[in-house]
Amino acid sequence: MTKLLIVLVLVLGILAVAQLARVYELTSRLRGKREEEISPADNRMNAMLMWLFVVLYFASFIWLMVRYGDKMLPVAASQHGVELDRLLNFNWIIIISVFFITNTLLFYFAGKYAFDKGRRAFYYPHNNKLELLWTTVPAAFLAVIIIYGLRTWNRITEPATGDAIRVELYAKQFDWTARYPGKDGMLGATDFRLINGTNPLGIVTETSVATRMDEIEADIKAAEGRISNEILPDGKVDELQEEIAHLRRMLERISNLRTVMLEDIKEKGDASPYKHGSDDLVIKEFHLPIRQQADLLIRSRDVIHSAYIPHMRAQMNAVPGMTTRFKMVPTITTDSMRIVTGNEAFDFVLLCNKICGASHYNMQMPLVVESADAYDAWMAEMLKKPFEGGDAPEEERPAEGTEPMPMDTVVAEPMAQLQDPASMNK
Ligand SMILES: [Cu+2]
Repeated sequence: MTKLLIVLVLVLGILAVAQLARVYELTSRLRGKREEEISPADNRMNAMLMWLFVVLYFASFIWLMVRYGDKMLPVAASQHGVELDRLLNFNWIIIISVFFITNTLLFYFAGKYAFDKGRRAFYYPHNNKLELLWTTVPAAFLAVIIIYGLRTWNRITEPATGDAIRVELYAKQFDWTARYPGKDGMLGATDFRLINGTNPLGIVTETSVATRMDEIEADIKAAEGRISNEILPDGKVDELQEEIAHLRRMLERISNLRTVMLEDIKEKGDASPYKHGSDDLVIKEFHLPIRQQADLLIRSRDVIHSAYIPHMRAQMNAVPGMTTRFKMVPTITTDSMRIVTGNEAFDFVLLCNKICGASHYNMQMPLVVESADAYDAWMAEMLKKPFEGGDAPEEERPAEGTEPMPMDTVVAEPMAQLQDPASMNK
């Protein structure tokens, strides 16, 4: 109803303005004045308004920057973040300078050359020197911006050093799981077919392959049992048969995987990635030591997600079927950042930055950056429950099957330990 009234008011308003214009036109005609004749006083008034406008325009621009400047992210907490901020600020300085210069000229001349009956326009058709100048100067600026940007980008994305801490960040609808190498310092191989309740990341080890094969065989037996023992409608029988065929194909692929694994182990011995999975840590916590390079290996189970750590100025897509990477060196601990931001509850946070489904907004995991000693102590604690041989991973037991749950059946579990994002930067 309110919307209808607004539309009605707008339509009537437009009609009123049209009528007023018509009245003005008629009265001008009565007074024997031509419609396009505008008095010198009106022209001067418009010129003044042009100048007034640009002053207010700049004043509000500056006010916005001062008023809301503190809503920007706090100081970068990573080595490359400082570089990235410098690059961004360099761009801002150029863009804002150009903005002030061009707008000043535009409105100054619009006012200065307001219509004057006695003045003739100056005919100035062409000037090669000017053309050259306003082509080469912006081109030079752009070249500097692009070269500076590319150099920064290349430095940020160059491969991690050998002693970097490798952490896998595994994305799925709608949470993150971290995987750290165990005592052997290497991450094990993975395969999505092995994903189940106790192996949320599909780590390949001899045990996990055997377990998964038993599980699938049991599923096939159960489905076959239902077909032979239960009275089912035709449609259901077809459905079960299709499922059995699917499970058999899966079993065959896992069997092939086992062959590949055994051969690789035979060939490479302890260097085989299939030998390193059982002591991996699969956890819902994400810690990093300060001033050490971390090589983040990012994977996704279902759709494209994006690993985003805003305070570190780090972001990389998580793409199903491949591993993407991002390396960084944290330079400020969580505790120091709490002092810097004046927010005692501050936590670095790993967010998903791709709209990936209904609970995307809640796909986040806190990141703790701490001293090397604190990190080692935490790691020692974590190492007590590796993937195999320790407690089961802290993953919720999924429903049957290994398919990711369809979006509409997933219920968001708010992460109580995270404060609301709006207060994060305080
Ligand atoms: Cu996501």
